[in-house]
Amino acid sequence: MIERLNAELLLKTEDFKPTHPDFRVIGVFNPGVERVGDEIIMLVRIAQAHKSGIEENKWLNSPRSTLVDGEIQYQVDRIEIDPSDGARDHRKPLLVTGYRRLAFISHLEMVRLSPDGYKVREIIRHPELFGRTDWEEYGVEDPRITLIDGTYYITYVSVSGKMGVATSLMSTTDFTHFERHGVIFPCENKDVVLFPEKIGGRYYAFHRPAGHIDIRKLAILMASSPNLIDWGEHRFILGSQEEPGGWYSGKVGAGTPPVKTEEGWLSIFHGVRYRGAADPIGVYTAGAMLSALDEPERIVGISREPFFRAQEDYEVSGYVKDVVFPTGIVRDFEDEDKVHVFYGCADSSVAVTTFSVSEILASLQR
Ligand code: MAN
Repeated sequence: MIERLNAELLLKTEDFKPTHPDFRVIGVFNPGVERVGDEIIMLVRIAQAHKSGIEENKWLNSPRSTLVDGEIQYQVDRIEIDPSDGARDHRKPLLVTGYRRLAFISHLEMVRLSPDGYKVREIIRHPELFGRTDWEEYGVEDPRITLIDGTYYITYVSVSGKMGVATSLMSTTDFTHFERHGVIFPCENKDVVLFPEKIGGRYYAFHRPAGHIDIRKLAILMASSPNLIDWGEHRFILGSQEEPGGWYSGKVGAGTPPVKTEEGWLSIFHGVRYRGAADPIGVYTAGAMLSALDEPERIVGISREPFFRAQEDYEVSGYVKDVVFPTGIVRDFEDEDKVHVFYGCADSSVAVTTFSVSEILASLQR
């Protein structure tokens, strides 16, 4: 186990106000993070449910939004839950007639942090960080931020009833104006993480497609692009483990944007292990992989065991228990060997912890 050098709970649901009187904030989690000047900026996911949530164990109040004259308007669909969906688990998409619907809607809020990432300075609500397109009816989720040649690129999940779950791209240079570039990895695709520089003249990303036909277990793929919009050259990187009980036997997905080290690109990824057939969500832990600097598709090292797992109260219990979900990473200002990792805890709150890069590198199986 690699020691956490420091740790702090940064944000809780109580720190955020609902955006509508009928809503309540149920989670603040999965932040995208980057250094901006002498501070750190975080875009954090806020999930809100309708106050009535699931009624009589039968009706789902599913919130969604549309844009009317540039303003967000909410609707709440009251839909009968399919009786065959025994779980009634409001944390997961619920089965209604013929499809699934979410019990919550997500948007992002901006958080200014101190240079070391351990203190919250200000929380800012920005209208561009809400679902604003047809693809974003059920909101925007799980952003990752990568600084490439002076522009901050934000990959995020767009959720809609018509098109499903896709990954889109936004960019900004100042965190005041945001430009939307549309969907870059269509349905269903999540955990899209961009590399911070071009390699051999092309941009690189990890992504994780999923879909209706479970012909294989979920896997991390890599793609490259000449312009960050058109992605090709898809390659297999890492599949969920075949052997049951493995820490990423249930699911696997990229976590934080890769960090450049002398030994290669260091990427923290998450894995899911199901506790049994009746466990719909599983235990989320994280490890790292290292890929060659000039050939990022060549994996040269990987964690045999997760070095990052739920241990604090705020990670063990919450909306979804036993979840650490790392999505942001920033190198320490002074100490090159330290990285601050930002992550969602139990789908409820956001925390930061610090690791030594050399310790992570030394722990990898080569
Ligand atoms: C999963 C989870 C949720 C998310 C939906 C839609 O169920 O990751 O947090 O809202 O997918 O993306």
